[in-house]
Amino acid sequence: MKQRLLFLGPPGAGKGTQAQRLAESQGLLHLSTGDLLRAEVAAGSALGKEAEAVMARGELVSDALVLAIVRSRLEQQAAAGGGGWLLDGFPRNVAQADALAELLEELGQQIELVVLMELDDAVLVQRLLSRGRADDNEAVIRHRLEVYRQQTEPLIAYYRERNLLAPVEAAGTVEEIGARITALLA
Ligand code: B4P
Repeated sequence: MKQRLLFLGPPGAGKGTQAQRLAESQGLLHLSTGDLLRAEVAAGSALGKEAEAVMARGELVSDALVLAIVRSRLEQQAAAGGGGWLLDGFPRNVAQADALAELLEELGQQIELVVLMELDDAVLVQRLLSRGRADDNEAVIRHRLEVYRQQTEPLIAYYRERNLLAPVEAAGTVEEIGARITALLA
């Protein structure tokens, strides 16, 4: 079973929903950069203060900040004896992907699969509007989709060239999509 995974896809595709489910059932470390940043915002830390306005605009938080968060978590896990992990919402641009590759080389680890969750824009917008998080109003959602197309979508070719990409249809029930993903991990 593959156990070092990335979840890639547009905002609202259900990365967080599926990642949490899979991490629980397979005993993987679930690292959601979105959740970790929101926790910093809620705690009112210096890092959270820096991230808050950027997230509210639907833009990407600085690479250095996100990388520091991911590095510390993966280093901690490796020091504690290693294990599987699932990175959800990271990397989000080519610079982050290159930095992740360097970090994993240092740790002697490799990505085993990149799950690409694919869904139509109309459904994405609808899902996010019904979620209603602070950054889920229509104008910000449209901007997040644009940021995704410009900065994150190039990662599809990046990971396809490395023979790691596994596209998944992200329409359907949570259970149906979960079964499609599990089938890719064998
Ligand atoms: P994220 O927290 O990563 O959130 P997301 O992409 O908007 O949502 P996701 O795809 O995880 O959807 P979810 O499962 O929640 O990013 C938020 C912000 O954080 C970014 O805009 C950025 O500012 C910052 N950030 C995060 N990572 C960063 C990085 N690496 N670099 C820089 N900045 C970063 O699902 C969405 C909704 O759909 C939910 O309400 C869910 O219940 C529903 N849903 C899920 N599956 C469904 C299904 N099958 N059917 C119906 N509804 C479904």
